[in-house]
Amino acid sequence: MIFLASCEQKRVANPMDLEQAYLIPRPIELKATGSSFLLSETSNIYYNESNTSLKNVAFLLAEGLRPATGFKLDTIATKKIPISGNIYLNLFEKDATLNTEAYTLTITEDLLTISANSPAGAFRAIQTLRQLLPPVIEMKTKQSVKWEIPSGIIKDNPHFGFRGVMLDVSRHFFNVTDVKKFIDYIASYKMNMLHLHLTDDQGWRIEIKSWPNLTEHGGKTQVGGGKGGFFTQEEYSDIINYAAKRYITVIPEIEMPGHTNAALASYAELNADGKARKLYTGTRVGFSSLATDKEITYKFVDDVIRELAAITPGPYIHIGGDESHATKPKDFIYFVTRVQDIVNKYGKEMIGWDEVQTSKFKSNSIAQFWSKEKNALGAIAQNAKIIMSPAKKAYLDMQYDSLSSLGLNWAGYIEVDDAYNWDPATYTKGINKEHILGIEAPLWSETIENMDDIEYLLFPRLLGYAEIGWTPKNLRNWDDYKIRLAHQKERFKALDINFYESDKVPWATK
Ligand code: TNX
Repeated sequence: MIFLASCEQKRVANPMDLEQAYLIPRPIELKATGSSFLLSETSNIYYNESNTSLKNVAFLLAEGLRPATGFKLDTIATKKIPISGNIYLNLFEKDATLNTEAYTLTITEDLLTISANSPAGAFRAIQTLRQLLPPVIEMKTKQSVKWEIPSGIIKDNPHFGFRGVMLDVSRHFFNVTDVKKFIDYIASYKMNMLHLHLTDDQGWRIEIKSWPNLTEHGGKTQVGGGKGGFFTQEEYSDIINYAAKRYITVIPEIEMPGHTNAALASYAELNADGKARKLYTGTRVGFSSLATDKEITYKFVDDVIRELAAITPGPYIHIGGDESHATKPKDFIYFVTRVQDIVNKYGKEMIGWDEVQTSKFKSNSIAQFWSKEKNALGAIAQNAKIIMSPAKKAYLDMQYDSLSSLGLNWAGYIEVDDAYNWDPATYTKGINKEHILGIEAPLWSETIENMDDIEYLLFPRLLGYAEIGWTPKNLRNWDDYKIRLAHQKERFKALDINFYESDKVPWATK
């Protein structure tokens, strides 16, 4: 028998190269310095005691690294830079020229230092750090690998301050566990907004204590006739807190005046004819409307927004407003204008789908461009900011191609390259960077029923939207991106994610 020298066990002595790291989103500045940092069982995570929120980031980092490394990784408050072999979280002196989520990651043989413009920036930095570790860092059980990180410096700063994803929990209901997993996924790629589409024709999913039948009756079913469900206010707050710890703002949406069949089925008095509708389990749109000329409707809206605003720490409430085909245009304008005042009265800024700009907009109101350029331009003319979600590019519920088993195709097929190859600031003539708050990719749930389905439509397009939101156009190109994306496959596998293995991507084999 021949004994081969055990070169398998010895790591190649070449220093690792940070320039070769497959990071998504691509950082703004990166410089390799040719050596590496080794995370070991004696490593701990120190955080500068001057900011207590850094403790949260240190905790989350430790929690994320413990299962696969098997290391203890204590989190320790400190006044000074720690000794060799540790991770150190710190804030730099606030820099107003940078986004609050900006950070610098400095990796030397001795120390791994994160310094950031805010705790949110430190949290974004730990996502970069995870991607610098071997993909098996994502495993839930202890792995025997060397936890080595290439040395160098990364200076990063997001292009847009608003980088979001929407999840429709109305057409099919997803519970708190699913939503938290969804939050983990979007947090991994530095997204910072989670828009929850809480109500629609098929189901009302948020408890409103003053109108209990909304969930008791209106939450009972979903597309296809399944059992539906809803969040109690406590569960909703649990989601909000989970997101907040990851520096993600939740934007709750109550669709109005259309897409309201679930409410109209729960309370007869909200209907123009005073008759309760039947629950709806199909996928048609545009057939329902609140009675815009009844005062009880505004009492209802006031109660809903008041209760929702009280449990929503974020600045926004989304009022829907799309496809109100069953509402006369003049009634729609009257309704949206009144609802905008209600949202403002409870201290929130209104977001609506682009159609809402036909009403008189307050300048802090925001239009979400999904369909009509004319509407987006109309909102800009009223000094409103725009969230870019053009359906042809940004809809996570579109099929990848004609063979995709899940998704719709009314806005076209969106392959992985189509989802990546566009820029919010040049997509429409007249909508420029200064008009845009950021990007959001909505995931409507007519065709998806469980986490596997969610994952299939989300992965890998989510990563492209995350990069569009984070990385400026001059640093983005598909040929470079597709290689980095290919290397994410091992991470998807370690996380057991059901992703779409597009043949547009040269997936790394391993
Ligand atoms: C259009 S996008 C809708 C939703 C559907 C979606 C399906 C928007 C504001 N309205 O009600 O779920 O298409 O892709």
